[in-house]
Amino acid sequence: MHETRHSSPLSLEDTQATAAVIMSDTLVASRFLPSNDHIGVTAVAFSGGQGKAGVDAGPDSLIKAGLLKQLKDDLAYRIDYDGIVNTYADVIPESDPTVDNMKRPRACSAVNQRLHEQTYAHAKDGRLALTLGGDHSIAIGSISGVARAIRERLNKPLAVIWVDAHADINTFETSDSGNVHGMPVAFLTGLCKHDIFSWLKEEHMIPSSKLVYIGLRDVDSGEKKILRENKIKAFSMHDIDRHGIGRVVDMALEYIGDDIPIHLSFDVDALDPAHAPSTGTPVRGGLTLREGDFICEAVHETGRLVSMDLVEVNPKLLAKEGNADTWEVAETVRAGCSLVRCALGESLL
Ligand SMILES: [Mn+2]
Repeated sequence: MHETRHSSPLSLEDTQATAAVIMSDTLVASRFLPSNDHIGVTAVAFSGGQGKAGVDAGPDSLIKAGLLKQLKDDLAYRIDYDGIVNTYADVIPESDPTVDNMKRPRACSAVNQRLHEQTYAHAKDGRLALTLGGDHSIAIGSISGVARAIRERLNKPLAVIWVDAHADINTFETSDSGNVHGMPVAFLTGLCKHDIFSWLKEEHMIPSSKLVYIGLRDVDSGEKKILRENKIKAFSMHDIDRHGIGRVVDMALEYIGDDIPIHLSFDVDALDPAHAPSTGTPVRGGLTLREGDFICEAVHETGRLVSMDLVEVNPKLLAKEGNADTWEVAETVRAGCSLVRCALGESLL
């Protein structure tokens, strides 16, 4: 596989004049970033955290659908993007046998270690770090890099809102599949440690008391035990049915507390398969598109968002042979773009 380089990484001169006007009008002032209009994008074409090919094409499909152009033209962001869809081919080993039930552990570790440095660099310089995946294993690198920068800059922990059908908090001991995309939260909270991930330090981690889930509906029994024993806050689809999405998001934000930066890790499989069918592990009974967008809008409104992942868009699933243009793929990509725009300040009025 080769690195993909998009032509003309976004020149900004043409919108700079309007940017100043639009910025002060529509984007919420950032509490923890030096400016509210500067994004650092990392595109991560990695699928090794699970077994289905094609999720590595996620970032390319989002960018080709115009996501970064929309952020620049419609929301007036300055975008720092090197134009590279990273495959990290240079750090992926040829041989990567299963270790302690973890599949492709060395690739997962090496890719995340590199990504950690990339999001760290964005966050250290005050940019909102936007990471486009890729499978959800990449949250190990994306979140730990931002958490490290936030600790250094502000001496605060990073809170994480994890929007997902799954809890992704298996350890390599509890996982049935051995897929690392089901384990990132366990690594990020330090509930799971392994020599292969020895680069992941204590100061890169997330306190489990600053983690909140929204949208859960397919949680393994081992994971339920972990959530209970560690008193981790989780709002399942049942809670959303009972209270409504507005109240659930309010409760999630109240739980985190007011004075803490937020990372939003959005797995597109949190949405119902009616809205996001082209994803590796779809589960029925999920969020509507509006509920997903609402979570993102509400997090933006806090002014506390410092970073975001959008993961598990797989444009090769449910695609026709040689043609990605099925409604399933188009809807999934469109939903992914919408979620990111909403988290970055797009509003209905
Ligand atoms: Mn996930």
